Amino acid sequence: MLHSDFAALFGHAPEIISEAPGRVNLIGEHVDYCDGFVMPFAINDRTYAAISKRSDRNIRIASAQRPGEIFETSLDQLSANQEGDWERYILGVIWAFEKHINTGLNILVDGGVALGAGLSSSAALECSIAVALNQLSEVHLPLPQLARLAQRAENEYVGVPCGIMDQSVSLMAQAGSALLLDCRDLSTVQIPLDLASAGLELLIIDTRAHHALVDGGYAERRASCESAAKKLGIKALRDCSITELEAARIKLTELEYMRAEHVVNDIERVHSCVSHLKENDFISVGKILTQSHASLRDRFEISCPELDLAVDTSLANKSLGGRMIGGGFGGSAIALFEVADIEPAKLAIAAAFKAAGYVEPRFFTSLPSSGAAVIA
Ligand code: GAF
Repeated sequence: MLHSDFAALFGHAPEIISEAPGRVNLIGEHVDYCDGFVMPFAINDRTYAAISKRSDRNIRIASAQRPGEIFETSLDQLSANQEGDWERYILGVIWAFEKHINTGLNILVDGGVALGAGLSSSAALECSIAVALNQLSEVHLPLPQLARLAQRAENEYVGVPCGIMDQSVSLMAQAGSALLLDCRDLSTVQIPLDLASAGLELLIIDTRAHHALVDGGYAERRASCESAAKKLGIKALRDCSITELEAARIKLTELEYMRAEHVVNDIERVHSCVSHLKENDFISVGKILTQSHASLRDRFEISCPELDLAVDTSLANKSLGGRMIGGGFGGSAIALFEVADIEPAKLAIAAAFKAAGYVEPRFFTSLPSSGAAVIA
């Protein structure tokens, strides 16, 4: 489909077609920019990109989701924060490749990751382009470097101060595993995540809430963590144990302490979760998810009533544990269930949302899927 649509649009076949997935973060939230450990996995839903080089320096971008529209610019006009809307995620990646991209491009994307659901549709878009250009330009950057390049596109070109988690998992995930990622050196360990064998499934609940705080709120949390680390005399909060943090409490404002406490504890929860997964102890995994939610809600203060209702209703309907995921102030929550309990829980969550007057939530499930790839 993408191949023939591209040919119909641009008058020739694409040189390359790539794909990159969205993600769910199992545990380790708002710790990537503190050099912490995170454990996301790639979902089935992915974004596809078809690309070919041009003989001039023009860039033409189209999307299967916006038929009839073509965004046009030139390689010579790329500069941070200037052009486009959603196209900036693509332009940012081209920009970040710098001198390695020296011809114009025709690009058609087909986004299959739900927008605004906190499943990282932006990283999927960036990484679908990054993995294609990595091959097309023959730079062949290793995946961790490609993740940094895509993050730089989002930080410096689009202007979103995100960490490195989403791009890393979109590029480095493997089917059947969650990705244990050290956000300092980007080393990874694939942690098998076979919920089905244990009769379990992870429900993804898209609350469809999006509170305005999301923009400033993320940057503000990041700034608090960075100022806390500075006052503690460490490079990042990753370099601090909970005992050291408590001992140095006097150096921090109450707000910085609350934020830092979440980060230090959530990094510890990632390590505990890895141990429990290795022992197939899903009861303990569930408890850790719920503890993380409480910490994100009460110490990091980035939950919202819809996310709390999704988690609380899941817990009241036999979930082993659940939590909000991603940046916060809306988006999705996850909840771990025995397979037989999923359908009744979905009905209960939908009913609770209706009773509260919230928009009807959307439900997904996904097995841990593979990372970005060139597919044609
Ligand atoms: C967003 C960011 F993009 C990630 O880098 C990460 O900080 C996440 O929020 C919170 O863990 O998805």
